[in-house]
Order: sequence, then C-alpha cells, then structure tokens
Amino acid sequence: MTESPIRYELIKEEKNTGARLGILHTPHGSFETPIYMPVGTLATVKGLAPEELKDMGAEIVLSNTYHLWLRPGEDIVEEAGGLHKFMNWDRGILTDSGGFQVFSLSDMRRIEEEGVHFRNHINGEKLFLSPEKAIHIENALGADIIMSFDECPPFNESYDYVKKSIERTTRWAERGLKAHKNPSTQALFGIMQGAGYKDLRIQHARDLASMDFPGYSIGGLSVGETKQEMNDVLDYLTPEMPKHKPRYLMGVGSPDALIDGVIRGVDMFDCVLATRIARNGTCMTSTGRLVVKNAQYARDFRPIDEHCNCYTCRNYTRAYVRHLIKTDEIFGMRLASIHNVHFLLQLMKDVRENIKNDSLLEFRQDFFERYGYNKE
Ligand code: PRF
Ligand code: ZN
Repeated sequence: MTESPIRYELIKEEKNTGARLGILHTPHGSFETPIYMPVGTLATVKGLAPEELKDMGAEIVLSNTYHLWLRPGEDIVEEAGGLHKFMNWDRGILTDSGGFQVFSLSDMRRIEEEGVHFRNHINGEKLFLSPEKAIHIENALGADIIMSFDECPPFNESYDYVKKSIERTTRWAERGLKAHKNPSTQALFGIMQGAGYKDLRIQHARDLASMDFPGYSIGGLSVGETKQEMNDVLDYLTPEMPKHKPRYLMGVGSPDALIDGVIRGVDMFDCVLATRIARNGTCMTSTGRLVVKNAQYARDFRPIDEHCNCYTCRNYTRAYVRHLIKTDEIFGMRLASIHNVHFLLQLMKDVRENIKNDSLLEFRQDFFERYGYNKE
C-alpha cells in the first residue's frame, strides 16, 4: 500500500449541527476546511492572477481535465512541468475527470461499458474518453487531488437507469484506481452518484467507501433539482461517508448551498457561479445579489459591499465598476470577480469561525435573513 499524498485531520464537529472543522494536508500546503475552491477551468481563474488569489486567501483551485485535454493538450502541460508550474500556482490544485463536462458540453454522446464516445464541443471532432484515459490525462496534469471518471445522470432519470449507471461508475472507479500511476503524489477521489434515490445513493456510497479512496466526492447534485431535494440527499448520504476522509460536493457554490452543505457535513466545494456572474455584472453582497450593471448605480459612489474588505471594495465604487462593465472593459470584470471570489472565501472563513464557536445555526439564520433567502 502506498501512503496517501493527502491527510484529513478532523479537528471538531459543531455542537448543534455536526458541521466539520478539519485540516487538509496536501503536497502543496495545508488548509482548514470547510473550503471553497475557485474554478480555473482552463488553468486560470478567469481574469485573476495567482498573486491576487493568494491575497484573497484561496488555498486550492479546481481545473478541468476535459478542457485541458482539448486545449492545449495534457502533453504540453506535462512538458511545462505540470499544471502548478504551467499556471504559476504553488498551492493546491484539484482536477475534475471530464465525465461531467462530456455530459454537459458535448451534443452527441454514446455511453458504453468501455467509456464515452462524443464530439468535441469546439470543432465537432469525434472523441473517446474512458476511465483509464481520464486518469492518464490527470496524471500528466499533476494536480494534488484528481477525480474518478463517472457518469452524472440527470436527477429525474429512471430508477433502473440510475441503478445500472452507478454500478458502471463503480467499475469505472475500479479501473481508474488500477490505471492511476501516481498514488503517492496525487490523491484519487471516488465520486458518489445515485440521483435522488435513497437506496441507490447509500449503495453507491458503501460500494465506493469499501474501495478505500483517500477522499470522496458527491456528484449528481445541483443539476436542476430543488434545494430541498439536494439537502435531503445530503442528509442521508453524508452519514454513510467515511468520517476521517474529506468530502467534496461537486459544482455547488451558491452562498446558501455552501452553508447548508457544511451543516450536513461537507468539507469542500467548487462553483463557477461567483466568477461567471461577476463577468456579467452581478455581485454577491452581505445583503444579497447586487446587479451593479443596473442604472440605479450610475451615481452610486459607495463600494459594492460596505462590509467587504476586498481590493475592489477598498478602492472602487459601484458607479465605476458599473461603468466598466457597461463598456465591456476587462478591468470591470476583474474587479467584480475579485469581489465575488473574496466574498465566498470570506463566507467560508466566517463559517469555520462559527463552527469553532458552536454558533453555526445562528450564523445561518442571520446570513439567510440579510441575504434575502428567507423571502423565497
Ligand atoms: N461529476 C463530476 N464532476 C461534476 C459533477 C459530477 O456529478 C457535478 C455535479 N454537480 C459537477 N461537477 N465528475
Ligand atoms: Zn468587495
């Protein structure tokens, strides 16, 4: 047995919710969890320099196997010395396996036992991805944490289909484990699926847990189901997950879902939401979403969020950011992205503080009220 490249230390469980405070040790640094990981799909968190991400306190970013495989090609990243060197980021990196991106980006696809046939979303070229191929690419990219190749069925897919799908995803996870060349430097996570079927979710969690991955991801959520449905799955799923390994909820990162995920025992999150809405002029603030593009901010010389301490809020006004976004200036997108990423990183810092103080439910109540979630 090779020793795992990562180690999860469970520091405490919050008194009222069981939310976990932990430390995740990786080959590129140790950090407290729960944590939010900004998304750098193409080996860049769009518009932000690594130094800026560090100043904001980002500890680990996510990147995508699928995208880097197509452009520039994993061989080029490997030749550069791996993803860390290529993008000049010396903290943690996690890569997703490409399974989900194939399902969400490509038009034509055919799933077989061997893998998935599909067409490149850029030029229509025929491609094939398998568990072995995905791990081979992830090995070349060299992230600290890598994902198994999985299928993410729609939440409303039939029971029979989802049952067959999770069984195949388990076989794919086994094949990925066998194909993994760097188990002492890259931690391979298993991905738990099962849509909204309780018995299938539990079966898949147990099957993967028995395979002793160094960490586990929760897939198949935030794919169109309601918040209630997502929370219900987490309620029965997380108690089945190994206690002393990190738990990562894939592609979930709205402020309410982060808090509700932590309350249900999740340790890691990623989401493009913060950077995507920023580029189009929407900011997350302590009093809810602020569409800074709107006309009402044309003469508003306050910062985006008066309670925010980010570079943008310390130096610029709503009127200025609005002007830049309205005129498609790159700097406007950058300023809004800096604010939004800072907002989620700060939110998770606050969440960790409130786990330490056993006050997470009060924090949730207060945050939801201010953000306007309770109005829904
Ligand atoms: N599987 C993988 N990546 C993902 C997901 C998944 O189910 C999701 C679902 N929210 C986001 N990213 N491999
Ligand atoms: Zn700010």
